[in-house]
Amino acid sequence: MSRRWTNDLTQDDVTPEGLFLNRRQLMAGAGALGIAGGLAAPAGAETLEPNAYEDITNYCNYYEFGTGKDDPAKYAGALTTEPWTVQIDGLVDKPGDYTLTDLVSQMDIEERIYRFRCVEAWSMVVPWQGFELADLLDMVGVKPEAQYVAFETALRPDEMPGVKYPVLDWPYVEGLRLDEARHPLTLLATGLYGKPMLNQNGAPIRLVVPWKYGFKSIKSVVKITLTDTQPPTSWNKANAGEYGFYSNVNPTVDHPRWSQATERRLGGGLFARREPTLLFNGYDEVAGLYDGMDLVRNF
Ligand SMILES: Nc1nc2c(c(=O)[nH]1)N[C@H]1C(S)=C(S)[C@@H](COP(=O)(O)O)O[C@H]1N2
Ligand SMILES: [Mo]
Repeated sequence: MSRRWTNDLTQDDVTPEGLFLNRRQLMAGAGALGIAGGLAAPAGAETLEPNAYEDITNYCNYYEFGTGKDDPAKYAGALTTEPWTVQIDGLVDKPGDYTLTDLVSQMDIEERIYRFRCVEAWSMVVPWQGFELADLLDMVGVKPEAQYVAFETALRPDEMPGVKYPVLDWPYVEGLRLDEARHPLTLLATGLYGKPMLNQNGAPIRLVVPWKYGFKSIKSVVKITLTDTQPPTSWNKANAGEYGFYSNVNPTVDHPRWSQATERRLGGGLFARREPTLLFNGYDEVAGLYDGMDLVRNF
């Protein structure tokens, strides 16, 4: 199925050799295959060149493994990701414990090159592999009363050195409104750069919601619950004045302690100019989800 904001490649098109190409060669290859025009280029961006694999996998936020940007790369290797089960429950027709292998085998894995904007005002471009959350929701059948989707990360004190510190109320939890969850941009990602997801990036399966601040993109998901009430979210519980439920990228709504008007693109070097931050991170196609909503109040 090809959609306007994606390229038409599937996992079958990603050659194993491609895994070892550097990003310049990868992009040249993409151009040669004629997919460049199909990428999700936000308004004002001529190209969407992915950040280096090393940057994406070594500068991470995954507080279960420590709060330093390099802690996840150092310590997340301890997380056992096989076997992996995702519990799907709540207002669904087919609740159950789904093994990841079983679940992924029923989904179309695509590559999506998305902008990613952390609330801390750094950003990058990531070539994810994954499938649409909407397809999973269709598979399990959502009951008409459902209005929200709640997500939960694994909590493994034996494997996660960071959870002995009460930085957040563990397990890490997140949530989306059902229409946000069903939006075709919303992915469950199982890899990046053509390789299986590394633990520091949220292996074996993590959410990617490219128009929202990065903390909405919850890692290492073990539970998905359909509910009729707005679910609690970790950063909102930690500081409701600074982190809202919606957390849509918005250059006109500053964080109480810093501006959100601009961002620092990873890999740009020390003297790189900051780039302007775009409403919805440039993904204008989601604007309709928030028609009539006060985005200052619902930050
Ligand atoms: N379980 C869990 N998910 C998480 C986080 C976390 O600490 N724990 N950090 C979030 C934040 S703040 C960001 S910016 C992104 C970072 O994803 P990346 O490290 O793959 O770039 O993951 C999000 N998902
Ligand atoms: Mo973040």
